[in-house]
Amino acid sequence: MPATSTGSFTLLHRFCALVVLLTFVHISVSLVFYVCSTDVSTAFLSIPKNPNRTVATEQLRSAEDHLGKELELQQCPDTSPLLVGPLTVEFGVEVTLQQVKEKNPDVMEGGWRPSDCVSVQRVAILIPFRHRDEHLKLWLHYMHPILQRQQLDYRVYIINQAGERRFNRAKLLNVGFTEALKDYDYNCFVFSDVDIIPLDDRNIYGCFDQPRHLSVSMDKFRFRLPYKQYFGGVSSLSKEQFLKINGFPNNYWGWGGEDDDIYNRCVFKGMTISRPSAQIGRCRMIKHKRDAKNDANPRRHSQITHTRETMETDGINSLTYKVVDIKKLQLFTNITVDVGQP
Ligand code: BGN
Repeated sequence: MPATSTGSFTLLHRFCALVVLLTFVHISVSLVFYVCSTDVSTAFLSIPKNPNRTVATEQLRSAEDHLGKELELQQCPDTSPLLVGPLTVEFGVEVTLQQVKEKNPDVMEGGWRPSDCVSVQRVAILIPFRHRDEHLKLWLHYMHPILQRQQLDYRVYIINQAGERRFNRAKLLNVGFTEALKDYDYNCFVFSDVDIIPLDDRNIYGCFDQPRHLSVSMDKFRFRLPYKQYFGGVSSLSKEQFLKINGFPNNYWGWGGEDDDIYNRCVFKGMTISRPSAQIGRCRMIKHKRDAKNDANPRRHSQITHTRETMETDGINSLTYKVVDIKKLQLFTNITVDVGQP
């Protein structure tokens, strides 16, 4: 064989060996980097590489941790160990919203939920409202600590009637029910006047197997029920109970009667009213004059005699309204709504 062809064969041979070597080094280095930067499972499943993969994995891990924590958390006890019983409630005190915020640092977006257990009660507390800022401050001042001690998963909604037309408490509560459910999967609704404060934190602002009347012994009525069917002040219904009675009437304009209509609805749907004892159900009402544009409804006597018929067509199934504004504040969500007029 000529010397030149032997030389070029050796050169080609060396060149090929170098290429193979470089390829081997390249593959090895790539493999090391790949294995270091990915889960083995991902590599074996040959999931395509994603530039956000590390971030996504982190998010997944934190979601798993969160879920794990939730799964680990026990249901809150039937009776909260934080309750203290009888309370002192004074309306002469001066409170500012700032002070209430500072005293309730864990309250966010109008509510709170226990961090060490899972509440069975997911409660929207609905307050029909117009021009009662002073009462609201006192309500928030007294109620936020009580609701936390009751270990509820709760949020407070102020349903503020826009304009100066005749007030409609029950319709505002229907609006509150509808709007609150857009926020969270509540299973319980507490309907409270803004001027009533319980005198015992064992009066639980939650739901029971029957519709509940909470303000059963008010100072205004010398700590008794004014009449057996009285359902005004503060009451609660589970989501299911509320839907069973087609919500509240929309046609009670002005003061009085709507609570009697709601009572009738419950009874006509075969339910009874559950109540705390007269001792635990003690509460105080802030004294005030009758509001402007909330004169007694002259139609109420006649209206409450027709609940059985009207309740099928007047209620949550016929509710119409216009939301004017929603503000999610630290201590409450403020929903201003146009409910129309009689
Ligand atoms: C009742 C009112 C209730 C009110 C209570 C307590 C009526 C309907 C006609 C009998 N009912 O008399 O709405 O909550 O007084 O103030 O007016």
